[in-house]
Parts: sequence; structure tokens; C-alpha cells
Amino acid sequence: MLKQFNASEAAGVCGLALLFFVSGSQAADLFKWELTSASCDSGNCGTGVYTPEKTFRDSYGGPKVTVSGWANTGTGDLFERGNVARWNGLGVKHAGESSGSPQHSTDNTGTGADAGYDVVLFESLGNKVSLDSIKLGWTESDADITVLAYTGSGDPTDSGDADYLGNTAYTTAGLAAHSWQHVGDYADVDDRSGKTVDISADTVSTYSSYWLVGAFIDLFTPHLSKDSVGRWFGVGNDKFKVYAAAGTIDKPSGGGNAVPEPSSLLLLTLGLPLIGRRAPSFLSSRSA
Ligand SMILES: [Ca+2]
Ligand SMILES: [Ca+2]
Ligand SMILES: [Ca+2]
Repeated sequence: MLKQFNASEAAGVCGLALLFFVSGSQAADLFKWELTSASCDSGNCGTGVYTPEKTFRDSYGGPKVTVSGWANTGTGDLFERGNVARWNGLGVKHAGESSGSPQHSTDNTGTGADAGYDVVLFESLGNKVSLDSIKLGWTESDADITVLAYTGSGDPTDSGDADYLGNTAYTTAGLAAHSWQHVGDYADVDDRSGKTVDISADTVSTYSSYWLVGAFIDLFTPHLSKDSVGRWFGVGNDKFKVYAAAGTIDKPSGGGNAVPEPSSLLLLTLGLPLIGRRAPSFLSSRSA
């Protein structure tokens, strides 16, 4: 026999169902890529072992990620593939760079063959993702970082693709011509809590399969400028290892085009206000 709900009970049931739907949707979206030996999937992740790329599992069972190391060491500032090794975080040894400290790290230091702007390329092997936070491991003296997202429909890791990263110059014109969107520059990540920076305010509607996290380059934010709270940006002294990246997973599969976040769309569709997009994933645990 069916129970008859009165108006108050029915409203309560609807509210609970709505809460479950919304929170369930958000929880299921989260991912966290920790570049550790424990989460290594393929590519030798032994301490200090250089390989062209390594693949890591998502801590929550979502898409795996392949990481590779690049720098603007090609002719005309073209990105050139180097090697990556893991210690307490991932370092990039670009083409021609020496392997001693601090050149072994993701850095913008050095002269001659050691000079260059190192970047780590994250490639989601599943759905597109939106990065909310980036955590560093080893740092020394300074760690200003630059983050970019690919918004085209190609494959920057495919040497036969027009948007191949190796055909892309690390200049404002070169990045724009190959659909790389500047997400932001973040100063003094080494001084922040947990060496973690929350970038979610800059990635609200950006989903991509390809993200670059690199040592600070002064293409978008001037050298020797300050951010809104007085942290200094400067090139030439940043050296760090990228420990992890986390954020939300896009539901539909497909290319690298930026699309609105499903959970935000859901809230808007329901006519509910957006009270904060989502908590930084390193500052909150996965609730379900
Ligand atoms: Ca390096
Ligand atoms: Ca260097
Ligand atoms: Ca710096």
C-alpha cells in the first residue's frame, strides 16, 4: 500500500533528493593526480629515473594522466620535449640541460644550455578535466608558476597534429595560434599552505584534456611585479617539483574545447545561486 505524503513530508523528500543529486554530482566529479611511486601506472617512476613521460592513476579511480616535460628550447622559442623524473614531485630535464640540482627540477634558472622555461604537460587519458589546485613537493628559494589550458580540438601530444606542442612557440602569439589559454600566474607557491595553490577561480568554465604547469614566464605578468596581496613575480629563480594536481572531471567525452561545468549548469538550471564554485580539492576530502 502506497504511503501518502503530506505537503511538508513531500517537500522534505524532494529537498533530500535534490541535495543527494547535487552533492553526488559534485563528489563524482573530483580527481586527484598525485605524481608518486604509489600511483605510478607506467613509465619507470623510480626515484630520479628520467623518461620521456610517465603515467599515473587518479586517486579516486578516474582518468589516468600522462605527464611529460617540455621547455622553450627549440628554435624560435618552440617547445621541445625533454625528460621527466620523480622525486618529491616531478622535475623536468629539458633538452641539453644538466641533471644536477637545481636544473633537475621544473625551473627557469640557469645559463647557456641550462636556460629555458620548463613546463609539465598533463594529458588526461579519460574525460576532460578542470584543474582546481596544484601542489608542489620539493622547492628551493622561490616557486612562481604559470598555468595554461589547451582549448582547441586537436592533440598537442601528436607530432602529426597541427597543434603539436613541438610546433608551438612559447610566446603569446605562438600560444594563441595553437589554442593555449593562459589560466594564470601564481607567485610564491612554496610559501603557501601545503605548497598548494587554489586556481579554481581562474578555471570556472575551462575543461581540457591538456594542461601546462610551468616555472613562471613573464609573458602575461611582468617580471618584478606584485600580485593583489603583494607577492612578487620574478623569472630566473623558480625551481620546484610538481607533486599533484586536482580538480573536477567533465562528464561528456570529446575534444579539448572549454565547456561550462555540469554542476554549475545544474545549479543554474535549478535556479539556485552559485555559492562558491567548489572547494579546493587538497583542502577538502572527497565526500562520497
Ligand atoms: Ca629543469
Ligand atoms: Ca634550467
Ligand atoms: Ca620567481
